[in-house]
Amino acid sequence: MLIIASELQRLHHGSELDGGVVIASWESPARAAYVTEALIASGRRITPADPPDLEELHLIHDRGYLEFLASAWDQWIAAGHQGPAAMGFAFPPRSAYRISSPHPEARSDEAQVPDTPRPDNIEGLLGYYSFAVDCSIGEHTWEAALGSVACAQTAATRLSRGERAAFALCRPPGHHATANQFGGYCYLNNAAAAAQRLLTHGMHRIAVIDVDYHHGNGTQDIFYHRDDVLMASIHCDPRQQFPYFSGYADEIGTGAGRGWNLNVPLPRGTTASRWMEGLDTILERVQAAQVDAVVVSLGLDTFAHDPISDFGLEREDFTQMGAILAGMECPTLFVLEGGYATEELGHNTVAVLDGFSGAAAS
Ligand code: Q9C
Ligand code: ZN
Repeated sequence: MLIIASELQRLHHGSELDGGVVIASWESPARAAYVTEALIASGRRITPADPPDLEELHLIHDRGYLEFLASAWDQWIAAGHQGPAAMGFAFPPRSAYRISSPHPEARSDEAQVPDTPRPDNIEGLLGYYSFAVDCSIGEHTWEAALGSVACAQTAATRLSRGERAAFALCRPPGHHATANQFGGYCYLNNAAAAAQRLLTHGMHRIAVIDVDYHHGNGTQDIFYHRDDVLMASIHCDPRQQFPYFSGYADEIGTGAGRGWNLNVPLPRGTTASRWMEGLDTILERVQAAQVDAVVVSLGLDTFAHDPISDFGLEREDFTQMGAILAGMECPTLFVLEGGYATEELGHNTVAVLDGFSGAAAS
């Protein structure tokens, strides 16, 4: 299987608020090192990514958002900060949304809810362009995010030229990044960029199958109104877990995209057999959609020993997952997302790819 990676990704290490304390993020550069090491030990070769195509990113991300990400660190320094990590802290108040209120008459109609005001300084903009304080911008975050998305774009190009399967070693991850907000360790949506590249190169319909423990809210957001990308995600129930505000079963898409978004939320503590049933539900929908290619948002934080998650998948379940995905007999692009049992991450990745390649060959 073709493997694409970039050295640039190692430059980023974010900070996150964890239990009231700012710590070095669980999403660390060592993740890429462990995955690289295990891939090489398994006999695979790594192909470097081509440079990213920034123009193409405008099809999935807001222009102002991309300009913000590219300039945020310089703005942070220019504002006199020395701190290692630029983070948002103030977010649009919920009066902007339709929720239950003790004073419903004081709330404007949906049509009248105004655009969120855009602050004119970096402290405010960090909150405008993010949705969580588990994610920060450092000196090299933009470079690393570009290196990461370049892997997804390069792998997609190769898939569109006839490759049966590819793995994009993407970090920082991407599936929480919306059209205009970073969060959940994600800045640029790598899986969405891969799907978009496949469409740009002539494919008509793509499925994103998101198997990360957390809901891929960013990918859902980007494609929610579109019918050329089916977004299907299996994840921990957002009522119980990050990202909390999307990933519910009744989110099915809107407009032309109605019916092209599928969420399969599962309770905390879900074990492999129940999880595999959920995957079946997703595969049935994907088969019916007759897609030209599948992008797998491959989060490995469903692992039983993940330090921040609580599903119960073991190594052999990852092998089975790979084999099941190969059974769709469709060009498949794996994009790395989460997975925080860092020393095990490489072995778990190889387990999926071995399962896939073993089944695809037979
Ligand atoms: N410090 C991905 O798996 N983190 N992102 C909050 C509290 C939320 C996970 C933890 C988890 C984000 C790509
Ligand atoms: Zn995750």
